[in-house]
Amino acid sequence: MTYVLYYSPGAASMAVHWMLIETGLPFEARLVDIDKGAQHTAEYRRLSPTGRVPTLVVDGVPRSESASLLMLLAERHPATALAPSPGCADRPEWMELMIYLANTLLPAMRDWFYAGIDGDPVGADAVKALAQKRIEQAWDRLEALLSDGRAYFVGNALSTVDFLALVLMRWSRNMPRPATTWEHLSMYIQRLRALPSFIEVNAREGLTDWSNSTA
Ligand SMILES: N[C@@H](CCC(=O)N[C@@H](CS)C(=O)NCC(=O)O)C(=O)O
Repeated sequence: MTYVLYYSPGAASMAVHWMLIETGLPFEARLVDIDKGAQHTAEYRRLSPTGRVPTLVVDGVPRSESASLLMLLAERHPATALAPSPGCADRPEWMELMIYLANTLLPAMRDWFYAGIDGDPVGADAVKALAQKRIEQAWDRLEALLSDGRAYFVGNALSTVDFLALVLMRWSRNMPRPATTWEHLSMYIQRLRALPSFIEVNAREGLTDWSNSTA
């Protein structure tokens, strides 16, 4: 069992990096400097034809898509208990939230950050306005879930949903309405940012903003 994670600091890869640290699984992390275009090199494109991070090379086979990688790791390492097992009462909510984050929130985030790169810069403002609306609707939905007092999104225990959700919340830090401006999301953020594995992934990725001591 070998894992090699190709990551960029603070990117979608951070959720997988965090999970690997939390689990204590052995892995190697390799930096892909997306600001310098390292994701477009022929060498990296052989691993990731879309030129994106993360890529997780699992026993020699490159795999992509952050949400899928989190679910794959949970499935390969059931003793870590980072996803409800098939048949468990919490499984449907876990699946629903993983798909919601990957299918609704993450693409809206992509549109917000890449509107003028993935699409015509002339229409970027309209794309960003729609993305902002969708992102804020997602915070409303997640806020409603947390308002029942739960500490984590699923089953009152840390799961793959939390790894992805917190990284996506982090991305909102410079948006017009950051996730921290929602009451229950803010409390959740404070709680999860205090986890040693989250502090560790920030340190390993060289990230110093968006910690409980800085913001
Ligand atoms: N759906 C993909 C999205 C991956 C993605 O968009 N990654 C961004 C960083 S967060 C990236 O690689 N950007 C570089 C580029 O598109 O050139 C996932 O969840 O893994």
